[in-house]
Amino acid sequence: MSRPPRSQPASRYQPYHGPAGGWGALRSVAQSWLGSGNALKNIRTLLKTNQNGGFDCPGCAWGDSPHDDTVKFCENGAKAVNWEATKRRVDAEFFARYSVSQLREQSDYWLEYQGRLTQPMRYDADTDHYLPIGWDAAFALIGEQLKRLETPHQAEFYTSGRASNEAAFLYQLFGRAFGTNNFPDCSNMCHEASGVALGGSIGVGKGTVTFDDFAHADAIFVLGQNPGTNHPRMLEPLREAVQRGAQVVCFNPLKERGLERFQHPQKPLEMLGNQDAPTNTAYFRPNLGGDLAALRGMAKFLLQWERDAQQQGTDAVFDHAFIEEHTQGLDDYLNVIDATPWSLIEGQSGLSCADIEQAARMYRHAERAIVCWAMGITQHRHSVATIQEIANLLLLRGNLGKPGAGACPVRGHSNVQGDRTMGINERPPAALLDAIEQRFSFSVPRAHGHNTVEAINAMLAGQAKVFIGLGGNFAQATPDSPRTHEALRNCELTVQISTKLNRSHLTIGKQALILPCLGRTDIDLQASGPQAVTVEDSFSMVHASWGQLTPLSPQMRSEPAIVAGIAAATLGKHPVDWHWLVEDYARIRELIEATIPGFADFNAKLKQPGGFYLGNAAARRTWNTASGLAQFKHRPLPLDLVPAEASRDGQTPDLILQTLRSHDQYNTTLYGLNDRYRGVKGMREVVFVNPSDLQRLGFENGEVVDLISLWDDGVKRKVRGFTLLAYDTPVGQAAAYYPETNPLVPLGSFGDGSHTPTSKFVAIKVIKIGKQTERDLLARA
Ligand SMILES: Nc1nc2c(c(=O)[nH]1)N[C@H]1C(S)=C(S)[C@@H](COP(=O)(O)OP(=O)(O)OC[C@H]3O[C@@H](n4cnc5c(=O)[nH]c(N)nc54)[C@H](O)[C@@H]3O)O[C@H]1N2
Ligand SMILES: Nc1nc2c(c(=O)[nH]1)N[C@H]1C(S)=C(S)[C@@H](COP(=O)(O)OP(=O)(O)OC[C@H]3O[C@@H](n4cnc5c(=O)[nH]c(N)nc54)[C@H](O)[C@@H]3O)O[C@H]1N2
Ligand SMILES: [Mo]
Repeated sequence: MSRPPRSQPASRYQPYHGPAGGWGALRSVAQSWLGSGNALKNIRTLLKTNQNGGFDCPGCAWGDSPHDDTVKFCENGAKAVNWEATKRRVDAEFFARYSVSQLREQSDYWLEYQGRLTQPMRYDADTDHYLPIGWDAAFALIGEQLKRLETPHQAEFYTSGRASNEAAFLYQLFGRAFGTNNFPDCSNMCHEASGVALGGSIGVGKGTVTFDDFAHADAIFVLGQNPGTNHPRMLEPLREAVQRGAQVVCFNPLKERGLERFQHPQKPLEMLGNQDAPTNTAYFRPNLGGDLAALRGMAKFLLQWERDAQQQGTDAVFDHAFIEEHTQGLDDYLNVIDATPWSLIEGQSGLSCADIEQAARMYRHAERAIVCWAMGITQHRHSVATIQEIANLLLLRGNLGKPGAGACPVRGHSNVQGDRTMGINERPPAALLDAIEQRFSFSVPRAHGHNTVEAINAMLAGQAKVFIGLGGNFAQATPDSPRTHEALRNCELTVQISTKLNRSHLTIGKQALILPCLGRTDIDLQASGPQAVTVEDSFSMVHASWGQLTPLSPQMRSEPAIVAGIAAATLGKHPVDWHWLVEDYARIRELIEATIPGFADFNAKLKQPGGFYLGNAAARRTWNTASGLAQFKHRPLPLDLVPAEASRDGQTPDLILQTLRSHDQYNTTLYGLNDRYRGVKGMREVVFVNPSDLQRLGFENGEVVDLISLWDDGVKRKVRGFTLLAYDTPVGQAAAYYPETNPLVPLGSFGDGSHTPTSKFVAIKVIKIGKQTERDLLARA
């Protein structure tokens, strides 16, 4: 990782011609490794990434081949490891040097770059500095504040997806014993729609495929995902699929380099010969939010071909035996397909009928097909319907519960799926609550708690007063930043359990605590010796993770130990002896075994190399839906993708904006200011726009502008000083980085049924700086 800029960096935009991976990736790994200040130690650490007896990569949730034990880290995994395993520290001396107001003036990049948080700190309003506090005093303060609340529902227990299973289990047990289901989590902003949609369609909210399925698929669809940056280890199976003659079909408005060509940085011959290989066989570029229409168009072709086949007596297109035995609702679905006009499909998807026909043909000719997706699908108003349309297509051809086929929502944070399995869920399944009640003999709260958007609203309204964050960066990751900041400032107490300094530590309630914790790479020593934690990847594989490095300071504590400290200070030994549990994490795992399905013999099974498979009912063709069958869901297309709130009073957006990740960031953590594959260097406040849009709107390439978003709730939303970049993106569809554009995402704009902020569909206006029109527009926005 490069040094934080002292002056304005040389920013520039220049198309990148290399493949994904390759020499560019190697150079970048070397830079992040040398820049960690811990180079010697970290090389050993890197080689322990994702190995048996090593630690789980704190990067993404992609799984590993269970059959190979070669090097298993990628460029961005290496960045994540080096970023965590730095020797720079943010300690009492650091906080004495800078007041909180001074720190607020710094960029997000600068804040995290300062190093690891090494001792507990308490905000002192009189001096506007963080001052050291002892662990016991910190726990006592939290316990006191929690006990003072009028109801337990005035507390919000946020979780980010790096928390281990052990930490997450304790955290939810504590929250529920305290009396609330207020567990907003990063998943609410991420794959929530996948869980909701798949739960309704096939009875499980997780993906049905495993790593091995990729080697058996005849077609792999990759929708709304940029694996070259966010899941680089996925590129290898994609490339292999292309090499063995399978189809890899991408849907993405942007031409993402990782989905075009890949050179494996860990294969010397390939590197020396500078060879690369394609990672797709077809690439379609829909409009933002246009996938539902495109998928419906594919279904329309399948139906037409099915009818043709019936007439001509040729091979069926649908898997009738599967449909008959396993599904319900086909007729209603076929009616909806028939009722959807091509004009709407083409208009909304932005794809031609011929393109959609080609995609449908590739799907039809695959005996076994996998559909993968990520944020380009889940962060929209109609995400649940879109994912259910994916499920419909899979059901039509029996592509569930057979090798080489299935649904693959590619998860984000390395243990976000595990956290949900452990019960981090504001709408917990009754079976989980029953199991907790039975094991611990206390009555659990049954009412649904707050998700992320509801938590922000509750804090804004003064109805929630204590915020505890188990990891993450709530202030920056959430939508509508000024309002989220106000929400946090409204609290009596904000507590952040974190590895690194971020804006959430500076956006605080009347009282505030920073509790520094160990990360994945750190050795976690408890009374019974060094501890492993466990995590679950996107393929439902659970495995152990052993930290490798001596923590920077003896004052840092593990996440389970911190949760236990808070719980004991609040509830004493009710319903368990928290401190005793933390002496040996096997004790926590025994409780997990007793309450969560799939964890029988948990401690013993962990010894299996590569971990163990949790199982997935839908992959066994067991449908845990109300009817006991997989459901075809039938929903007409929306009439207009632009919501009424963004188009009232004759307002029309100039552009639809998606907010996405650069190659040099992990969510709100910025490793650097470059976005190599998209050719951007040294800047983040940019908007990628089609050249014809620039012309239509009367702007120059490179012009600096302000952006406002349209939402009819009386709130003005604006970001300043963004550089327009002419870029190969579909007409009308722009892109800019998250979190810089989060102030534009309206709190009230979220997915139907998922409550996920619509981060990939923001209606915006582009404002000439200093022009009269700005005031007019803002007045109406
Ligand atoms: N290095 C690194 N790894 C990460 C992360 C990181 O920040 N950095 N974050 C982690 C997390 S938490 C997550 S959730 C994942 C995120 O992984 P991704 O989902 O790949 O992340 P985004 O950058 O949001 O990319 C969204 C992609 O969807 C496309 N897209 C946007 N809107 C649409 C649409 O309407 N239709 C279609 N078809 N495509 C669309 C965009 O052009 C872009 O290519 O990655 C995880 N891994
Ligand atoms: N506009 C827009 N907004 C988005 C998205 C988008 O695409 N566009 N994506 C959404 C998605 S998919 C997600 S998942 C969320 C992410 O939301 P979060 O998970 O809340 O955010 P992160 O940026 O991953 O959190 C980074 C911080 O986590 C802390 N941390 C890192 N490792 C550890 C650890 O091991 N333990 C603990 N306790 N703390 C740790 C560090 O202090 C670091 O500063 O953002 C969402 N927000
Ligand atoms: Mo995510």
